[in-house]
Amino acid sequence: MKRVSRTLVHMPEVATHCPYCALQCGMTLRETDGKVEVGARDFPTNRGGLCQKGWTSAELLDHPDRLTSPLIDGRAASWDEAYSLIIEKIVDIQRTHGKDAVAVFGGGGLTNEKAYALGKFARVALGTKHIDYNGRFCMSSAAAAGIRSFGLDRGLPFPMADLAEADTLLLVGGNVAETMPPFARYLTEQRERGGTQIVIDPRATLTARAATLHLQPTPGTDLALALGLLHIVIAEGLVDQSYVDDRTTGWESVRASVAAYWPARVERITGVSSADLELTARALARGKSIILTARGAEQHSKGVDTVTAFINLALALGLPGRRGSGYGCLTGQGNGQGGREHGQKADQLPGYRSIEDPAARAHVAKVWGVEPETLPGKGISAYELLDSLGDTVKALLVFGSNPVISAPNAVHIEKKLKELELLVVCDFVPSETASLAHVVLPVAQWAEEDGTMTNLEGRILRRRALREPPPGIGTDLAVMAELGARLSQGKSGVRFDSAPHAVFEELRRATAGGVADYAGVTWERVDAEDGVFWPCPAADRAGTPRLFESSFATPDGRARMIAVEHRPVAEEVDAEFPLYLTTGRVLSQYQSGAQTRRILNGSIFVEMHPDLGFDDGTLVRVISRRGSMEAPVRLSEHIRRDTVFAPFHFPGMGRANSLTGDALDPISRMPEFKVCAVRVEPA
Ligand SMILES: Nc1nc2c(c(=O)[nH]1)N[C@H]1C(S)=C(S)[C@@H](COP(=O)(O)OP(=O)(O)OC[C@H]3O[C@@H](n4cnc5c(=O)[nH]c(N)nc54)[C@H](O)[C@@H]3O)O[C@H]1N2
Ligand SMILES: Nc1nc2c(c(=O)[nH]1)N[C@H]1C(S)=C(S)[C@@H](COP(=O)(O)OP(=O)(O)OC[C@H]3O[C@@H](n4cnc5c(=O)[nH]c(N)nc54)[C@H](O)[C@@H]3O)O[C@H]1N2
Ligand code: SF4
Ligand SMILES: [Mo]
Repeated sequence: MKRVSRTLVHMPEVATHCPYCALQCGMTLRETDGKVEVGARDFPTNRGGLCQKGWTSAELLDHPDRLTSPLIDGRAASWDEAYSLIIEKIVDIQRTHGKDAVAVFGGGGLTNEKAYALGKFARVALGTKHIDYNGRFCMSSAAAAGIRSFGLDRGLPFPMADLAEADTLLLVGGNVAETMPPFARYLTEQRERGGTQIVIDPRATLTARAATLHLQPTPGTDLALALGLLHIVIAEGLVDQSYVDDRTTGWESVRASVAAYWPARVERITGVSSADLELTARALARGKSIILTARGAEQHSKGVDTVTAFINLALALGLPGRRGSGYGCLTGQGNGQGGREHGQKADQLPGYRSIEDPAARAHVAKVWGVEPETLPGKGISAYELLDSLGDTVKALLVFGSNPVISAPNAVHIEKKLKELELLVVCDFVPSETASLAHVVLPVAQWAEEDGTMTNLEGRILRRRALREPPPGIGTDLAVMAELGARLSQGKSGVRFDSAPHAVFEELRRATAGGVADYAGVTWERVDAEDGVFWPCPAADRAGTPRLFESSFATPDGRARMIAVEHRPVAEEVDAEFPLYLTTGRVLSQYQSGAQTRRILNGSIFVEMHPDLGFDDGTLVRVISRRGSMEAPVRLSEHIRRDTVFAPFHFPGMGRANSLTGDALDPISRMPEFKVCAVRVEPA
């Protein structure tokens, strides 16, 4: 059933993966009478399951909203006209304001090939330091913490099957029942084996209600909670001292740093009872345990330190590197993992290399056919980049993101996007961001392209084309290749391929010797082996499903324990804005909703506790210092009385990001999506 299709040929049926989240569920696509049908395929991550987003994903292929030709200021134009205009503007802007006046914004949904090509396009064709992507809004805190503690960031450092082997699973700020439904198969198996599940979430979500124990903290207090758990582990003599001595550094300072987080104090900060904290600490120390964090713990102005505190806890218990044990974070977007390895982040080069490391620059420059000195330095993070539009940055090219809906402080960011001299958006539907663009370029969807994706386990998978894109529609790679060729005229030795397989072969060379080493991965191997786990440095070497078994990726091979302190949220509640707003997802919608709002039903709501005094269904206005939104009330006993929740998938008056703020984590530059202060009024 699996086929390698290097050139786009018409296939009656292909084995591929869902276009949406990082679970990358296996699916088959079949075309009958011009209509594409989705089938569930048994793959290790989904075990034959799909969620409703996966089942309905093909409906966007022939959707009437699909973009069918380039648009210039909203009117149909030829590709040549669109390319000429883009080049003319870029050349003019760069001549007047310098190379860095043009910026690129990428996405974690792009294939590895596209993410790689985009990083190269920015640094070589545009010569700009300004490239960042929506993964900054997603994985950046866990990634930064993983690199700081383990020397390496791979979401799950073990295969998903290990989850079912854990005696205790602690899930911090994740609602997998809605965000990755087939994941629940592993949770069910773990429970059936007698395992304990503990969920930390200010809401009693479907996931939390299925757990053995639910801790319901005030939003933004997970850091204190983690420090409190370690305090109890130490006080009760549950530390795995020989593991700490043999495999870590920094223990003494971490131990001292949690001394002040005794249970009664942590109960005061978090609202979680001392008894539940003790139950949790003891459960984690009992046998094999896995601690997982997701966006609820990470999308905070202290996301990196929060993850670090949970990693310290895992290390003190001797978990990482042992089968059925460890720490992992749940990557979100389809290629959230690969998308952060190949150079679309402001400070990175392919292979998860640092753009500030002279050896990395020399290696990658050689593959790209340029001199290392010509590569720009590191740029600024996604929010800071969007915030600089119209000031230092005059042109922006967007591939695979819809920041009008998904960026924090969105009223302000929408205004900044409108200040651009040139906004180019590649998309397949007229997203809210595309609607603001001077030039829109229509591109192929997942079922119309080949490539690779790297899932939440670090497993490299094949995306396979079922059919050609409709007439008049290009591909992201072809856009980058054409613009790259036009911009690089006269630079000998520089190539921009539009064929995904050729790009992947170049990516292998560029990543060779890096942290995320794909040198030994071929499309043929990926087909034959149900995916290959990186690092995989040579074609005759196996991939690496389990990391850290004998050493960590630090210079001395030991994990670093780093002392961190709890701190308050960026915007505390007060008399004027007395409630916490937290934001997240619902099952039927994906991200900014640009794709799923066109296919699935779903409408905006604000979830709140009945004690707040509003009737179910009444229209309310939720107001923060930055903006407001309107939505009907959804009453729920499952949410804290001091907290309201809104999904972020909706536009216009339903846009939750009109409320969120611009506070960033000092290390990862992750925005504080998960908490800000609001008040609620009848609309
Ligand atoms: N249906 C659907 N599935 C998706 C996506 C989607 O848009 N829709 N997107 C994908 C992507 S990119 C991602 S990143 C993942 C995200 O997957 P998740 O992290 O599971 O999703 P969220 O809903 O953002 O947040 C999870 C939970 O965090 C809780 N939370 C809020 N504030 C706090 C806090 O301060 N502390 C704690 N402990 N919890 C808190 C929320 O109540 C929520 O239930 O989902 C992926 N899957
Ligand atoms: N308040 C709040 N805001 C959040 C979050 C939150 O929890 N709360 N979560 C954040 C997180 S974790 C994330 S990941 C972001 C996501 O936010 P966005 O980046 O806006 O996510 P998407 O809706 O996936 O945007 C993808 C856009 O690109 C298009 N697209 C999809 N695939 C491709 C492709 O291959 N090529 C091209 N050219 N276009 C493509 C889609 O049609 C869509 O318009 O939102 C963040 N914003
Ligand atoms: S869980 Fe994720 S990958 Fe699986 S079908 Fe749903 S959206 Fe697609
Ligand atoms: Mo995400």
